[in-house]
Amino acid sequence: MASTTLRPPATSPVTREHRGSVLVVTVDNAPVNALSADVRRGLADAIEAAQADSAVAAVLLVGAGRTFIAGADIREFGKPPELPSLPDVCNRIEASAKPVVATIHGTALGGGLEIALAAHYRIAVPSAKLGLPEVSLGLIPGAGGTQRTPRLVGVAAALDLMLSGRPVDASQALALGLIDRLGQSEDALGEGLAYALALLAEGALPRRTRDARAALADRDAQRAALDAARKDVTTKQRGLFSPGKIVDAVEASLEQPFDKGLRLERELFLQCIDSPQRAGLIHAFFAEREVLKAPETRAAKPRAIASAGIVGGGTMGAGIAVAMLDAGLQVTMVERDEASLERGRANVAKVYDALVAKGRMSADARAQVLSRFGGSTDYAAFAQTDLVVEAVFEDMAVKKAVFAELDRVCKRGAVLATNTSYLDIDEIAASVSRPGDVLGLHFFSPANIMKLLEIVVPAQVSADVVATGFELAKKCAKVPVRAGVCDGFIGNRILAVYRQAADHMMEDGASPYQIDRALREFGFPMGPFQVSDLAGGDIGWATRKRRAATRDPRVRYVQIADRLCERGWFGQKTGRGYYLYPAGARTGSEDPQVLAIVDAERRRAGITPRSFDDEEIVRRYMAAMINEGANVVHQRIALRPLDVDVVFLSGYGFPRHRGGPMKYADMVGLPEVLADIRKFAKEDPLFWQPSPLLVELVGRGADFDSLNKS
Ligand code: 3H9
Repeated sequence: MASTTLRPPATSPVTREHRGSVLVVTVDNAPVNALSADVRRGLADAIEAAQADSAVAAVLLVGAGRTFIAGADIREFGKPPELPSLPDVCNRIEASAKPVVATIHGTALGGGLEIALAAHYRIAVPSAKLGLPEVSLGLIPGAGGTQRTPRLVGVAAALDLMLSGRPVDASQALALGLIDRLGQSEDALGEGLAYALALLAEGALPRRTRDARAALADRDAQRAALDAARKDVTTKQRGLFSPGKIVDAVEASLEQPFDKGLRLERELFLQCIDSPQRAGLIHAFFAEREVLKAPETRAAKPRAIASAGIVGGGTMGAGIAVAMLDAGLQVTMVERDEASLERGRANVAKVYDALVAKGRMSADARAQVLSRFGGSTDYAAFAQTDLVVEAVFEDMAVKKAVFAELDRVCKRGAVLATNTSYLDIDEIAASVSRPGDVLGLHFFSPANIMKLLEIVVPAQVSADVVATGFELAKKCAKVPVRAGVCDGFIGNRILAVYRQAADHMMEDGASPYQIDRALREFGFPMGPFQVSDLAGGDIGWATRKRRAATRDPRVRYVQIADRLCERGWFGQKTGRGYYLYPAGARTGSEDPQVLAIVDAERRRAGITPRSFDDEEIVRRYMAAMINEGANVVHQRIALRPLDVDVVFLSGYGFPRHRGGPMKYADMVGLPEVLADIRKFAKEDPLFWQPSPLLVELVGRGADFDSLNKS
């Protein structure tokens, strides 16, 4: 077959090559072939060239490198639009007088899938994935996806793709009718060419998705699917902007002519682009990728890890063991005696038993995973282990004793990690002969579920050990965030402050139930008092008692939590805390006795309660969070504001569509946040000290995001 390559213009990321009568149009825009303005221009030019070229009988669209096309170029959103627009490019593809075939490998996501849907025929290699994930960016498919997808697969399947954002694999896509053919091999170009030639041999003509009818034929079924989705969206996706718009746009595919549907889609897409939720969600997308780029991950290569050790088989240790097992590692647990080891083993097995019971894992798979898990009461079992995490009682002497053992038995080059939540890791590191190997790996409970992993970097640690922490996070599918050493690192240090703000409001007149409600309305899955009840009040109580002697007497101290703990009301596990949990209920009910205790404490403290509205509750809570977040950045505990955002998004239930506390602050406006703090400081200047970083940024008219770019 004759082959000539044209590359117009010289730097275009879209190339054209004649393969016989097929014009192969390749998108080559690493890493994911996002549809930047240049790509859009290149595609439009290629389609135009194909029409004019009598040697071309069909066009084949293919992606270079690891993927077809991952969607619109997200970095362009919010910038002045450049022509041609993506909807226009899709329309031009669809209008081609010569058949256009898309051959898909890797992922066809968002605008990438929309390009394929605008093509006349689609083939995918077996490992390909296809999806419309715009909803996770606060968007709707905006290049015809809301109109073409239902015409191919029906309303129910189309809405499922768009509202879940989950991709389907190639065989599901074939079953749905999203593609026409499943390739036999992974060679997208070869499969695509063969398909295009077969189509030409059959005399196939352009077959436009806009004209497809069959999938929408049963109108009653389509209507019912639409109504069900609308109901779902109003209840389950409450507070989110784009899901409702998706339903509106898909409704148009059912009720309106194609071009009218496209116009509505465009209008709704632009509304989403302008929404703060889009800004928050796209910030979250990039922030989660930026956190991976710590100085140490750029400077050093991780050490190899095939095996991991865990000291301690309690809830935390067992959760970490499961996370490591799920990552495919060989895992050894060490406990102080047989009984504790047995308990640790049972804690690990329990997780897999539950999966088997729910039908989410086969008994065989469970046995296979557990065959990689061993235990011992002797530290010598760690002699050949690549990385050990201790998860024992939070006490410096106990931790140092564990590290002395690790120092004694572990091979040279092993990473020695502590899961401490607040102890001084520099002190732990200084107690061993190899401080360069000591790192903090702060998992969150339940450690096998929670995504966040704070990689805590003590002063003497070597860069490759830090890089190993990030590599481990990747293996365990965690979101790693680099944190400096301080009491509470990033997350718990900030939590301690806004939690106090919530206590202050409770003592000043807001009920814990109102506070929780206001914060749920804001978007948190739970309010702070529900979280206390879930975590168990006893842990915080023990810490408060330990610190009582060193507490600054000038600092306001709310005793309500202590009054509950003195009664043994530790939360869900004891059946009552701030809420009542009759007969093991997971959702609590309000407790008049708690309100009476709160009242009594207000009297004891000499406070005349006042009322708060929900907005003030949110403002104070957020101001406390943002201010301490700024301190954490200022002191380089977090590298950038976005690191604080990712900690809260992945570890503290911060609503993703608000982007994280620092992004939220930028969106509210830093001068407003600072003005709030200064106003609140009139009542309690010790608690509400504006962070120097916040003051500085406001002073020079900058925002937190400006620090993310450094
Ligand atoms: C859309 O299409 C709207 C249309 O309906 C309508 C328009 C009118 N743009 O994730 P990775 C970067 S909305 C720009 O680490 P992986 C990413 O930041 C879009 N950049 O790789 C990273 O950069 P860096 C709908 C993008 O292999 C690098 O590529 N599409 C984009 O783990 C590698 O990414 C989506 O929502 C983009 N679209 O995963 C898909 N995508 O190296 C979003 C990625 O500098 N993308 N980058 O940090 C993904 O889900 C994953 O990136 C993907 C690859 C699964 C493709």
